[in-house]
Amino acid sequence: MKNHNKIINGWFSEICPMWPGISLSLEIKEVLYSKKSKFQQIDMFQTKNHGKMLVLDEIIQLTESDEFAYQEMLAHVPLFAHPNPEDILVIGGGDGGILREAGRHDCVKTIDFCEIDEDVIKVSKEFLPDLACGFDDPRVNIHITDGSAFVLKQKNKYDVIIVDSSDPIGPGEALFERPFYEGLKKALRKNGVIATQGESFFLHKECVTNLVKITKELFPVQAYSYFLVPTYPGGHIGICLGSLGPELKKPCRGISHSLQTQLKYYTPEIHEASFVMPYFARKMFEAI
Ligand code: SPM
Repeated sequence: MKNHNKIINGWFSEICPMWPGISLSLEIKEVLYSKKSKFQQIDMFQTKNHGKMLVLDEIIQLTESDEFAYQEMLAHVPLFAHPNPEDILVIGGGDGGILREAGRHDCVKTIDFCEIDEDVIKVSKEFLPDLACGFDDPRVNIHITDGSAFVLKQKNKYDVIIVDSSDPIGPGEALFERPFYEGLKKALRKNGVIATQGESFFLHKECVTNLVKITKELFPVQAYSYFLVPTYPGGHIGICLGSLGPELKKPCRGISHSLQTQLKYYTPEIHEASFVMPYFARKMFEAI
């Protein structure tokens, strides 16, 4: 195996000040790609047991073994909460996984996609074809630019906006701040819905509380969903949602048998269940 300063005795350990004192390690078979882009360090590893793994600035973005849980929930929860999503915006997620999932909805007519780092797209196209197939969809228009600046120029344009950000350290930082959420709200049409990567209520209470506070203040309907992803810290992650009309906690459209059988995690029952909070988290959100 090629030398890599983050692999010790064949293991990669994800160490981050955002989740101090806890770390997930994966056994690595091969370093497939390792280079610094204009924005961040990009690594692609072949793991021993979890398929390929995309790592940005030393933080795991996905593994092939469980990426479906994250992409399906972040895409289908907001898209099924909307009665007829036609024009959508996806910010971040240069791997293409959210585009793959959004494209499964026949009612979607256009997908604007905004990614700051073109190299993440290139590397994903080379090593993650099962995710990057999302870019083959003719409804996708790619914008290589900063999502937080892009959204400020859009008014009354989208039915659903999905933000597949990395963590609020590095290029993703602005995507966790109030001006960005104000921009998301203005970019929505009547009855629009937003869904943003919402971190963990176990590990990042301050960050999650802040996201929930911002969305509660800006949107008439707000909710937080969470679900399992074994290769994220704590084995789970959340989505922060805001809506200008539709209720969020129940799908408002049925799922066809043909779409359901293409999925591995999302079901209408999981949609509803993902909003049921443990008691401490419920109290934490109610207090905001
Ligand atoms: N399409 C996949 C891109 C992944 N975007 C989210 C990555 C989050 C990584 N850190 C998780 C920390 C959870 N608290």
